[in-house]
Amino acid sequence: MLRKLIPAMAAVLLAMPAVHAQHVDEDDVALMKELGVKPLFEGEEFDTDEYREGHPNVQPTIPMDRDDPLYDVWKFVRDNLSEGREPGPIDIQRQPFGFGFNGIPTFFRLPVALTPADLKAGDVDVAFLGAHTDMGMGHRGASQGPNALRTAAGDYLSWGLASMSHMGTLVNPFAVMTMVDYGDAPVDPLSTDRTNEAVRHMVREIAEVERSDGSHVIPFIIGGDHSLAYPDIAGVTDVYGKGNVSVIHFDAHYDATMWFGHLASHGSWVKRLISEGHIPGKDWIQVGLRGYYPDADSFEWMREQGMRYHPMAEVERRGWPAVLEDVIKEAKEAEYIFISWDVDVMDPAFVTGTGTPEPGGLLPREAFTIMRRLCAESNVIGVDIVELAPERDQTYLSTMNVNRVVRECLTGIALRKQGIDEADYLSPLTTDDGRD
Ligand SMILES: [Mn+2]
Repeated sequence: MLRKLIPAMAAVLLAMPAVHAQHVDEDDVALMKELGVKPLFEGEEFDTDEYREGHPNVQPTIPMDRDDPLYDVWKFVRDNLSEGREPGPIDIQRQPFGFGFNGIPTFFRLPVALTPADLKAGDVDVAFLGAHTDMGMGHRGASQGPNALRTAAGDYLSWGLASMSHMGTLVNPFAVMTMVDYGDAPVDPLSTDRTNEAVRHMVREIAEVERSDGSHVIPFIIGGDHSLAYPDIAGVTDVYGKGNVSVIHFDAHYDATMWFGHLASHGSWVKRLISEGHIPGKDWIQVGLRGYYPDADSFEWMREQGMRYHPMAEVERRGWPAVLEDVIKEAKEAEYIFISWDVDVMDPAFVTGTGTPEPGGLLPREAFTIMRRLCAESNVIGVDIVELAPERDQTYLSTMNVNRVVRECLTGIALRKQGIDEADYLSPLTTDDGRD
């Protein structure tokens, strides 16, 4: 079938070959082989359908045209990613160091990895994954987040000859750890639900890879809207087991509402993960809630689930240092921690580039410290950073602050790797000038 279409659609098909499985014939298989593409996943069992059974209203009202030759085009990936080379991280930069304004943009100018074999061969600690989702919030912007961060690497010099230590700790995560840019997850830009499965597949693919010390590669997902947290967290519980991972959820909003009946959005993923049993409510810790949502009923629901929460009202009453210590203590009790960081947890004075800003949030010093400490003092096995919408900020301010949030976490993971997991570690050299 595909071959017959080629005269008319050669360019499109060569760039984006796709056909739904039920229409693939032998000719098509041969052609796909020639082109070196394969569907990202086929026939995998996800919880989605089971969850839907109780919610008949979520069936799509507008059916999709499965005969469209471009149906599913977005989820095909090249099948020759390791052809003609040894597995391992690939340095794609011409120069051994660089600035934010030159070079080929990758997260922090890191080498690229394309396959699990690359992660394994490189004994990679952290793999960044871009996920350019936008539909989960109902209006656009967060899909620009990953590449904004890629090009913002040069807020500071980045890697190789020019990487620098985090000043407070004097630890350089780029020297201590092997990190890579794992590229982007496929996204269907018109469907959160379909995208979820592809992202989950990719996150699991990263988290499954075992390192030489017995730990697993840490997926570090850069979004994208917050609907991503469902596949991000389901992807790690696929590896670590349902009920074995605790989530620290930084956000102005509690994200457990089925808005307009949608079960897949940037505001419903918490409820879905708890309902499906990925994360028991008691293993949920929310930080930074404020504004006008959740309401009383929602707080009641959170209590029923056994969730722990630290809204900004508590910060006002007890002060940030006390709340910070409680969050760290709760995180340390967990065997595995996933951090889901909505950038709107920070005050819009510092991160205005986000879809649903809410005044009264964390200050940079508070955000940087808690992120570094959590990543050093608890066993973080996955992180996502979501809702950075750089086009809503005509300056570099939002991306700069979010870049720093990521770097603080990397510093924490590097500290832990070096065996430094004591409370609030800072180098004596940088915190004390040596005079009495
Ligand atoms: Mn939010």
